[in-house]
Amino acid sequence: MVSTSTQIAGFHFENCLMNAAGIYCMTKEELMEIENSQAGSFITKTGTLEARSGNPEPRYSATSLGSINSMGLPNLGFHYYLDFVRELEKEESSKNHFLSVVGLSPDETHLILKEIQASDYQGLVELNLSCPNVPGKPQIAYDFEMTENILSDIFSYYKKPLGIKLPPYFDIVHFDQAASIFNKFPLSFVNCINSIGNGLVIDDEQVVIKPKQGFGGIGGDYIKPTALANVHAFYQRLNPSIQIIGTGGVKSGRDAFEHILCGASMVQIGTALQEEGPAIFSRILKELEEIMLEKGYHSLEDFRGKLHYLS
Ligand code: RRO
Repeated sequence: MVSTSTQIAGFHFENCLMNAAGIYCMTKEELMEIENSQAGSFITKTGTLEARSGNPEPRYSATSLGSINSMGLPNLGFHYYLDFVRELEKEESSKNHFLSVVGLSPDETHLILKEIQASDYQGLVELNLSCPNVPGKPQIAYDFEMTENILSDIFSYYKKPLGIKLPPYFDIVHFDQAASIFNKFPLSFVNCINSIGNGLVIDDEQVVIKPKQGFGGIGGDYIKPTALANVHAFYQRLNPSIQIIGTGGVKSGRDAFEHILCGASMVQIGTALQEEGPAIFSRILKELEEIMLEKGYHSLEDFRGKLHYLS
């Protein structure tokens, strides 16, 4: 028997696969498609204080190696997602879920998190510190001073399980600096990685998405090595109480296996889910189980973080 079950901050999941925030999670209908698939959980679209329509279309485009997007944080407002998840989790048999949120300013982020703190929602929250696509708003997690200040303010009042969605880092010194900040706080998890920000895809002589003169976040095959490096760098540096969620370039059981080998406790699927639809979860789950069976691994703990180095 092979088990791909896992837990994050004590919340149990039947298996370790789920959607990445932004994919199949804008409406209740899309979220129910993930809920009714083989996914172990879902995460909502990042919710802001007020609903947003986002950037002009076309704002997502797939290529043979992945995707580019500049959605611009379209969402129905965090209350919509909070109410939906609270409703769903009233059922004894419900899966556990993740609520993704961020404000357009630190003040807005605090308003959102204070409301969640005061609500009866007891589940997991992911704070998105890495949206690359809101014109005029830099990615918070690339500003270490601001990140530390925000986390410090948040944890003065927020006592429920909270994790953060990170952008990719590309320098060993940045892994060190970021990890030393995150280790100061009672974070439940970090999620590595969001899309690689501000890439450019060109078709003939023209960009493929409308916002920001074609610049957008890159996902899919392009980003797997960067994602794996970030998962493993934080696995090596963070307190063991801070778990890792691996996101980036997962379209097969082998990709999920590699994320877990690098230290991931849960694995999210973005571009490939967008392209293949929710049936992808049963396929990838089966492929992951076959790899584990072949290698004689019974559970994720048998190989999580146990990446081999060349001596
Ligand atoms: O909505 C978006 O443009 C978006 C967000 Br919030 C994010 O975190 N990552 C991304 O690639 N797109």
